[in-house]
Amino acid sequence: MMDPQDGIPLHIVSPLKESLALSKLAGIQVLMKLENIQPVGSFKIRGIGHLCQKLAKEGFNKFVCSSGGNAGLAASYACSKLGVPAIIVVPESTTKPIIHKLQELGAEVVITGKVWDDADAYAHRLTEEPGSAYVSPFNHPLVWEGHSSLIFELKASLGNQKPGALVVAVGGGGLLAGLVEGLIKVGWSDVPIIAMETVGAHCLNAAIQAGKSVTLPDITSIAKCLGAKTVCDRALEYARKYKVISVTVDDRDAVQAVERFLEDELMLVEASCGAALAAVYSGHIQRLQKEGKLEPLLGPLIMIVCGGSAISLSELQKFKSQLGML
Ligand code: PLV
Repeated sequence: MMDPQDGIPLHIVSPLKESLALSKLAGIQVLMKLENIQPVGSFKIRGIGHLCQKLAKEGFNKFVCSSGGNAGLAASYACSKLGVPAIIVVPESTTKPIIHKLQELGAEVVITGKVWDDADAYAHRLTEEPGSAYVSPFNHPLVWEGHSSLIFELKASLGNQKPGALVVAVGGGGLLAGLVEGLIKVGWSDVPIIAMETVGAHCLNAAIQAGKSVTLPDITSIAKCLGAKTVCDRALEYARKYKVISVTVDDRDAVQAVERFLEDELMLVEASCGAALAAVYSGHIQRLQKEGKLEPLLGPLIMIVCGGSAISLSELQKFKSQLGML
């Protein structure tokens, strides 16, 4: 049997698949990087899996991860493969099905605080014991390194064809930072990234507007997995230095994108992912091009379908009713 501690990745090489529906809407070829089919349903396993493997190798024997949901699922999955106990600290907004999934993966779940930032503060306190390791959902160089594997896969699939642009959802900015690092490593650092957030979880957008790191007063968006009040410094630094275009959408756009994606591609993703999909469904790609903020794309638009497990058909109905969309 393969030993995950030897460094065999815990994530899979995800498919890159054309979406005819999204291509038609965007007016250019859209390729979906299907991270929603990763183990435990999101891209998070790339970075979190990588970090957990390294920490286990260093001899840590208890892992504490704060999470809005998906990072916790990735950490629980990684810990179950590595044979180490996991404590996942989640905010009170976390749904029962997610808590159940975490427990099914063998994790001890602690529910505390209104938003992820509160849960995170508690997770830090739990790691004061010797042998315990703190697993950040987005703010660690090994998490970024793990996420950058997505770009190597793109390079292997596309060869010499450069992507026209990438579309990505931003929470704490770990995925964004990892993608930028991957782009730099493969010589694609001039590829623009469209960084999508929902209003009420828009910590990157607020920081870019303010020209400095900003802490949002509260998380009011339903996309709780984008709900970090402050974006990590590395993501902000890269957003300033590289071609990152920040776009916000409201919750209704994100939910509508989830529903339309389900109809078009028969895949159900969470609202955090809907924020990215709304770049096409709400016409932002064409708008950015018209406004001259995005150059005409010479290669395909890569939609990172980040996935997410905090969704079900009944949850989708609940969001629609909360947002007056029924
Ligand atoms: N979710 C983190 C942070 O939450 C978590 O703990 O699960 N898309 C999905 C489906 C996600 O779950 C997340 C992050 C993101 C996008 C954004 O990734 P990030 O945080 O690396 O920018 C508070």
